[in-house]
Amino acid sequence: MAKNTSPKTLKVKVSEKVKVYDATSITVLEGLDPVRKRPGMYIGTTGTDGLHHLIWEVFDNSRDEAMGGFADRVEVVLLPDNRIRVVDNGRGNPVDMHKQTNVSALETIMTTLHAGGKFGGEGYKVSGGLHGVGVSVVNALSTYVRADVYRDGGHFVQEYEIGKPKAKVKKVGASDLNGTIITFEPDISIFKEISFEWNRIVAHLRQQAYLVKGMHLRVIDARETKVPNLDNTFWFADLGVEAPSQTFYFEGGLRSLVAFHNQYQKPIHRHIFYVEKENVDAAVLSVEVALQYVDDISARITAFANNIHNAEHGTHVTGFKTALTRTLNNYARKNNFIKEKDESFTGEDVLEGITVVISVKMPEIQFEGQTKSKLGSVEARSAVETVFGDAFATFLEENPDDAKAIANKVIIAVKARKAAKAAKDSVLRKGALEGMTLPGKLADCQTKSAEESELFIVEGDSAGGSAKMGRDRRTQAILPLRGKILNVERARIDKMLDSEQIKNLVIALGTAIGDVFDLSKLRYHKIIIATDADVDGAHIRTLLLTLFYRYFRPVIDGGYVYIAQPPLYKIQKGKATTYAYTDAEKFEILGEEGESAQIEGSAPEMEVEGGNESVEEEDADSSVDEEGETSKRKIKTHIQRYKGLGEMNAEELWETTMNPENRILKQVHVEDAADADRVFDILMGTDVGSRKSFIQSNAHMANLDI
Ligand code: 0RA
Repeated sequence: MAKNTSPKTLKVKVSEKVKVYDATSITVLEGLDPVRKRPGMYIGTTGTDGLHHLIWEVFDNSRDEAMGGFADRVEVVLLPDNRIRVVDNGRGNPVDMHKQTNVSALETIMTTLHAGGKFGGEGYKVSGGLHGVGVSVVNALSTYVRADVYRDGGHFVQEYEIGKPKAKVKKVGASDLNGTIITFEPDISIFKEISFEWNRIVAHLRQQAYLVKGMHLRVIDARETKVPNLDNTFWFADLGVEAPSQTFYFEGGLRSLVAFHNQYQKPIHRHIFYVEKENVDAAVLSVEVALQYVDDISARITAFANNIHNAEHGTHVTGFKTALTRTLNNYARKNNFIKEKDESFTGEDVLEGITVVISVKMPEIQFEGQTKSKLGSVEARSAVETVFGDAFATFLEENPDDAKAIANKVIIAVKARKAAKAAKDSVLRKGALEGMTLPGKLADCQTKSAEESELFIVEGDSAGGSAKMGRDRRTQAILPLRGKILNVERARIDKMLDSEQIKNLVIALGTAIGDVFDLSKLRYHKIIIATDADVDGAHIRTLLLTLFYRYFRPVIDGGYVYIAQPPLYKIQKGKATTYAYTDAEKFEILGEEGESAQIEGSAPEMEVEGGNESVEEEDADSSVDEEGETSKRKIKTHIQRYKGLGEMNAEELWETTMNPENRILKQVHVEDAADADRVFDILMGTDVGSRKSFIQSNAHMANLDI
């Protein structure tokens, strides 16, 4: 058991204080029918977000067990046939008879919606938002669930179909292990598509691992693995079967998360500040803050409430900003960094270059905002303000080198603010953006309804031309981008606005930028980045994502940014034309001949520089003619590999990439954008060492011109 003492204290104190959370507090127990009738009410959507929500829901229970200090190891396994398995070595979900329902506690937890209060007495959990709806919701939306409980010397099992138990909980053997395993298979009739995204799962679970110090968390992708029967195996790892996996273990908790965010940055001081305080007041169970400044101008603020990521921030962030500004002003005045009486650091000055993670836990929690990810609970504000303010003042006193470096950095920010203000005033206030006419490059759509409108940001004039001709001009607008857009990494807003391309984009978006940014003025609710499937395309996409991440974050948080997925191949088999969006799809369409076609051409990575690589095949096909005799006939297969959007004519571009009926769009999540931001730091930043190693380890996309 890893050393993890503090959460234990938290737990005891909480159950003393918050009396309502005992077994008698279950106010309403409902059947699961409403979940299947209106799944969106419980998991948000039946799209890919809702699908992944099922994993988070099951994982949250195991994570809470680790956070309480009862488990130190959790495993999430993606299995073949859309099954997910979550394992923890905690106390094991209780299986004894429940007084109220006369069925086992396990069955009650798995088959009833728990409205009001938290189920299960001592099993304290902080709750919040869509999270914490309960594992019964996962059960209701799964064709199959199996719960394995190891406790009290036994191994207990219960299986379910669409939320209904197949039999009573059964003891299947003796065991001295402790823990819980939940395996589930989402119901294909509920979800539009069942396609788990490895990168998204890894990003979410990594973030969660930072929140529970000392938890060993492993994610395993066994979807393509031949998996032996797991019924009597606890850890997947014990099977001795090979599968791709990632393991997360962070002794430093939030400190490690700050270090991770700063891995490609240059910290300007040595020590990462850290504070953790429990039982702050009746409404706030704990406050945790870690921060470090780097040599950069943007602020990376990451906030959590009850382990839920708050992309739209909220009261805890407000409290933090207030305390940060006040504490740094006090320090700077006392130590003569600020000499003028009426001079002081602004909230913006002290945020430049900061990387900070804030986490609060509260028994009751309220969210607001467009995506319900903004913390609204007022008590968090003063709790963070006090806890962080006091601890940070002490940190500055005790670490004079760090304190001086931070103060000097803020002074540079003040100078830059003053210099930029003049420029900004002349650009922004004079209305260079507001009310300015839409750029000539933009082919706007006819509708004025932002909800219906889509903006395609297209790489290159030639693809732009095809897109303009092929589009649905009522709802689709096209903005072609020529070449590389400005490197926004180290540029200030005033510099950025010198770039014609960025100015065009900002005007087209309608939101303006900086302190006059206004999300409600967004002119398109789908902003679709359409770049080529090559290295330059990836580079431009990275630049655009970084721009959105740094300057238009609410546009990403609101789910308005998408990446178009143009096809990689056009396959003509006789008269029939199909498009393949992945290599796997190409092989599927071509069958065995695809493999040989692949061999005839050069390796796909090698084709990037050249012209069109086409492979033609004479394919023998049997058919029966009218006389009933079998004859051989030749069918020609033609494969075209698309190097860029510019190679498609208007009709093809519409059919494959723009037509809402056929196209594939990938919604950009803040994790994707944050990844782009990190990659961007490597490609463009000052740290030559990591740039070199990045390029070396990504040598397969080696013609980056940076
Ligand atoms: C309620 C009470 C207890 C443990 C749990 C729930 C529990 C649930 C899950 C779900 C996944 N993993 C879990 N681990 C524990 C504590 C009962 C006791 O005192 O032993």
